[in-house]
Amino acid sequence: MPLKTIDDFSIKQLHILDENGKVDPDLEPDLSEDDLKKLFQAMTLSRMADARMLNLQRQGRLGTIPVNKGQEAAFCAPILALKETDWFVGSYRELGARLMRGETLENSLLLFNGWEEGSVNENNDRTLPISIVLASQLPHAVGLAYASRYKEEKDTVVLAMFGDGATSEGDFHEALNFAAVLNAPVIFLCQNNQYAISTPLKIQTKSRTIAQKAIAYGIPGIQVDGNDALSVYQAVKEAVDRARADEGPTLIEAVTFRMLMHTTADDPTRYRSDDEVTAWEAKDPLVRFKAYLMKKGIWDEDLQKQLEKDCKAQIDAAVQAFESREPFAPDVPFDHVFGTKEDVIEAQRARFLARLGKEKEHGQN
Ligand SMILES: Cc1ncc(C[n+]2csc(CCOP(=O)(O)OP(=O)(O)O)c2C)c(N)n1
Repeated sequence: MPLKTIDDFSIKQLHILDENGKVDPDLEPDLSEDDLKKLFQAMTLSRMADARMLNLQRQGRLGTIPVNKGQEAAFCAPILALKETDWFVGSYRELGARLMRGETLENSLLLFNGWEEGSVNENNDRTLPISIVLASQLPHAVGLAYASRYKEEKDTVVLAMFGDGATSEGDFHEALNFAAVLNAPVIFLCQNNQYAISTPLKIQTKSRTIAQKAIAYGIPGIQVDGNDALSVYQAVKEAVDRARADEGPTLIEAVTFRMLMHTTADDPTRYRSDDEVTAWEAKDPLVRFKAYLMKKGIWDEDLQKQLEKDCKAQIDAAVQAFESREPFAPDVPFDHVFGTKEDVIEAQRARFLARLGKEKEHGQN
């Protein structure tokens, strides 16, 4: 018996804006001038806030942070396709997305200095806090999506974000499978920034793309230029529309690059070359988006100067508010281990305070 082909699969790749900001007119999304400016402003604020946070960390004024430079299109553009009533379930490398969802920069700063209060988004309770445990947020995203239909919220969708390294976790595969079989309205957006700390993509997976992993679960998958805000927006918008229409989940792979270190505790020169980084500099998402706006005649250098001034003022105010807080008592982290008081944690708190007392007695503190 001859071998039969029972199905054919292919994966599409979307590019709308080239590296010089030239748009493919056939694919240009239908976005208003206001939305385009809003997106560029969000990407710029994210870039400038990230740079300031890195400086603060280097000066000993902020804890360890995951820097985001280079990934702004991949994480900001999807938010434009969401409504406030949709859910956002992220990981930790999407500062601009969180700011677009209403998180204050002061809270982001607080969180990275150990204040648990910083993880609360007072302006949008459908934005989940940062998830450090890779891919653990993805089954939650599916649960929220399934629950929204169960509760007959017909319009709600869930956007989940994660990195390329997270796709090696069981939670990623379980989430995709559950989402597919439950037809849950969830969009999985992988920010493929080429590295999981020092692990390059080629030893993370044998798959040619991350998008093709969708095929195994029977859902649509697409790869997009993750440094092109228009491509990212368009792919997410189409996936959101399908999800709202009860046509189920989508996996989107946004191909991008982490321009700096994994976190401030990492030295990327140990595992990647300067040439690799330089090649990605030419693909900078902000440079090409600004060129696109200028070509459209809706942006100029005066607006750029004003934007940078406004972002700086906003960042200065957030840093000032953050630094004017009195430090919290050293045992406060014990309050946040569980929502309730637990004997085992209280015993640890007592031991910690006793030890701190002894250190003080001996002038070590
Ligand atoms: C379950 C789990 N295993 C290991 C880690 C340690 N860890 C933190 S970040 C990271 C790399 C993640 O890479 P990726 O998913 O590509 O996201 P990126 O940091 O590049 O944004 C690892 C292994 C973790 N946080 N969670």
